[in-house]
Amino acid sequence: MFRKILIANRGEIAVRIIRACRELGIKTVAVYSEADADALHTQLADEAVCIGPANSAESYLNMERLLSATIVTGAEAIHPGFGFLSENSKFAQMCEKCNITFIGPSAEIIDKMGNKSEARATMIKAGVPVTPGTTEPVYDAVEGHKIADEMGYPVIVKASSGGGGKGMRIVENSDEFEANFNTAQRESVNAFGDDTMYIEKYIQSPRHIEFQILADSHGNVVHLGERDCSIQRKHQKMIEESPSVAINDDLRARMGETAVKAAKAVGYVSAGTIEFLLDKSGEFYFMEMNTRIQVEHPVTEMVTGMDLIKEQIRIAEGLEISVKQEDIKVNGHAIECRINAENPSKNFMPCPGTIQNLHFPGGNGVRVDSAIYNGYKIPPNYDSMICKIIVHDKDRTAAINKMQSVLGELVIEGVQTNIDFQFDLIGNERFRSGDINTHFIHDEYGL
Ligand code: MV4
Repeated sequence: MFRKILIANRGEIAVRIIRACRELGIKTVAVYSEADADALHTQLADEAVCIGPANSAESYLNMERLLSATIVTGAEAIHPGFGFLSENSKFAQMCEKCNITFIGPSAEIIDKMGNKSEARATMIKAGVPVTPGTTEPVYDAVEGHKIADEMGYPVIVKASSGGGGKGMRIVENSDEFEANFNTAQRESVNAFGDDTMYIEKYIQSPRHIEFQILADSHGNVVHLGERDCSIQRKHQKMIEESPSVAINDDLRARMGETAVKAAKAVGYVSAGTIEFLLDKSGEFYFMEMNTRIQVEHPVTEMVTGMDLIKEQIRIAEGLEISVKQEDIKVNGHAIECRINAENPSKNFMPCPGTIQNLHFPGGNGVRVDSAIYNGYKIPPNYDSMICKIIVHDKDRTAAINKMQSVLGELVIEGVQTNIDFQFDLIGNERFRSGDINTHFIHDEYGL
């Protein structure tokens, strides 16, 4: 069993991991940049090591400094959280070489799933449904054009190294193919140094449904139901919920089994997420696998009563998942709203500054995951998400009503936030009716 874990992250997820470790009796080491000397994660951990300047490249992304801090403090494992080095196979490999446990899957699996066209090919081979499209990488616009003409339009061109919408273009007709392909490919070369592309049939107005899975080193793989993450703006999720209104028990069972099959196909170990697109006719398609704990994991924790970070740690220790599939039940409904320090009326521009007056809501079925406090100065160097509000109630309507009450009570002054925008979304009649898809914010708000 681990005695000490280093958390290679900051903000609310670092605090979340520190709390899980403390409950398990495991000592914690925080790492912090010079901008984070007063951060909550720096204060809450048993030990804290400064690993460099504010700039992430020289601190939270600096592998040598993170490994040095781990060795110096005698920690046996590193939890990478999400973002930063959480899906960096080189870091996972360096941990292994230093005899430090990376709390996540192996470098090989991170690579296999990080390459989206390879992941697609792996899933096809495993009998997992994927969107109709190419099975081999495409490098050339003229070659891609022929394939797209045969597939029929609209198509979507995606970068193999992409994710989160970068290096991606929808193509409506044959005339526009090559220009769009070239733009997407150039974007991919600039962002990822990779010109490998693939082409899929474009699914109109899909829902984004993802399944949480857990896999241990003994061959046990379970799923913990789904999250509907369709409410997003420019590939940034804003509201996530579990379960999805679009899924009945039969479809849930089939998609869940498919998610388990996908994880087994790659010999996955740790917590992970299988992302699907669900079209209007109820067909679902594998999109990507995320090999990290995700921002929205709390909604799954609220409906299943499980602690995903503790399970990740157990699995990394070589233990079995604490429950069997038949013991996992989804109870009631949970919703998460991401609160960002940003200005919705200025194109959601990040808005760092000092928290002047803070009031967090509470009550039955209310969870606040955050790392801000009164007088805390939000540095400009990192992600603008400062807080996650999660509610749990008996059904979707009750959860929505609770979120409305809770967002009305939340006070964060000193910086601009998206609280009012989230309040509006939660009150939106179309959202309340469950009529949501990935274009919802664009269609309803023109954003
Ligand atoms: C798609 C799609 C429709 N058809 N693929 C967006 C991010 C990247 N992970 C894949 N994405 C999409 N892939 C096919 N074949 C629509 C999207 C998409 C999307 C997916 C999930 C959540 C929000 C989205 C917003 C716009 C487009």
